[in-house]
Amino acid sequence: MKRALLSVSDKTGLVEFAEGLIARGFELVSTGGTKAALAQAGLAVTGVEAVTGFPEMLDGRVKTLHPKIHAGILAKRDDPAHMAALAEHDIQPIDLVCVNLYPFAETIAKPETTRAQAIEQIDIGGPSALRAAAKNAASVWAVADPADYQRVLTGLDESDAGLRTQLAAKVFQITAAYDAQIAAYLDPEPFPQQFTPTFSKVQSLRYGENSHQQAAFYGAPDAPAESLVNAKQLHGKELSFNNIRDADAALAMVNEYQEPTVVALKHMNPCGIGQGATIEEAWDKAYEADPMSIFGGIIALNRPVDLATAEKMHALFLEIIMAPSFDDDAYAVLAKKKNVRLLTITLAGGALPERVETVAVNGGVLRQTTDTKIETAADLTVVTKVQPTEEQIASLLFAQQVVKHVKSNAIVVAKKGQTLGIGAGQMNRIGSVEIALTQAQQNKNFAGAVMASDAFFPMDDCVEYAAQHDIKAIIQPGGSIKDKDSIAMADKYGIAMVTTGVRHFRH
Ligand code: 93A
Repeated sequence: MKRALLSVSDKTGLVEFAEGLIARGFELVSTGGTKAALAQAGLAVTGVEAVTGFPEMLDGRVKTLHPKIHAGILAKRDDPAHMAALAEHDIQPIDLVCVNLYPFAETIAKPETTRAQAIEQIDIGGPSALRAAAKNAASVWAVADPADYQRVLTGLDESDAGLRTQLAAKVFQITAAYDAQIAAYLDPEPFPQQFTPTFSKVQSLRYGENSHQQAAFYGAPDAPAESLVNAKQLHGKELSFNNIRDADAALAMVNEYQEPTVVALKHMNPCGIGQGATIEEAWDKAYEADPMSIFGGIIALNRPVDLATAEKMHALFLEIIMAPSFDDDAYAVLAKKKNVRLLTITLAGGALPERVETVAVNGGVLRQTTDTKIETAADLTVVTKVQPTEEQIASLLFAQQVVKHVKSNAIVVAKKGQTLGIGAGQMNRIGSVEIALTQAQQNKNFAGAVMASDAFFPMDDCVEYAAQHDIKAIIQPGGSIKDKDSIAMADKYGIAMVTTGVRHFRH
């Protein structure tokens, strides 16, 4: 008779799987809680203590950790000496190990969990049994995930050795991720000596940034099984690699605003941000900010989408529309287009909490804390003879909040809750100034526009160009050795300039 060891914290699908094993000639051996669940379902099951000759001890810290179990799993079936050793010690082989681990991550996610409770949830026997089975996958089934129960039963019928190897690899992934979670709990330092990413595949993607590149999306262990944290897709084509990055960037931006705001984004850069008394007005402003670039864009709104706004969006080709919700009639209009991706988003309000982000380079990764700083009026120092007006300060802070989301060198020209021109990703700052102002001057709202720069002006040419194109107020970090030239240039043209002292590069 074949023997299966079942010891699971997550009892999902357990009874059906056990019945399947019994039907295939297995005897079941189980630890306390698992045995109780099986017995309650009326299944015949042997307690692990009957096999080991030991009681479960130390409050369950030692249950399956015993040679009668581990030798039964690890013995090489084609090695006569191994099999003789089993016989000599009266050990019966174990052919299948079904274990899922103490829920460590779920336990520490609860704020009320004490350290002692967390430590108790470090599973020792479970990973050991799984790893033993995985090592001996030539003969033994290592089943670590209830999602695999059905294919294991099928695999048993077909003696599928390939599946056993796959499941073994999965075991080592699972136990590695589990250990990484424990390590991160014990040493929560954001930049530890080593770190093990513990992401699991959420979906294979059709392709990467381009169609000749392969790609998949991996989610963090504590993230929902959706392709984006805080977003849920309701409609449309599957999100692509670029969609996921763009939607993530748009979500990070729209999250920062309290008043009705629409963010239009293309290729990771905002192309229009509008605010208004209503979401429709905010849309109008975001659209008019740059009616050309928005084509094929990603739209994030921080209010429910109403019918009027939906109809305006529906008139354009848009890749993604994301909002806290869609009114029924608005949804019906937008969903007429088969491909447009409609997502609901959960907005926390304010900058997303600081986290450590990872950027890959050849041969390693760089890690840094995210840029969560949002400047307020208190961060501003007026450096020119001319003081900015209240209205200019509001516009400057608005432009400043946008500019840190734009690829460097970044310049944003804006006025009262509307971007008018955005210069992104130029290798010299004056290039971004020219792009932003050329765009902005086409806008009927241009008079009174202000300008923000993500980093200091290396020379006075940016200020001169801005002055010659009717900019009356500028916000920038300051800190260049040539600051005084830029300030003198601002004074020459009667421009108000404020500095923040904080650079916001984004590469
Ligand atoms: O405390 S343990 O590390 N010691 C063990 O010997 C052991 N064997 C299995 N935890 C151990 N397990 C775990 O118990 C399994 O990984 C599983 O998560 C859990 C199942 O316990 P029960 O059957 O009592 O619900």
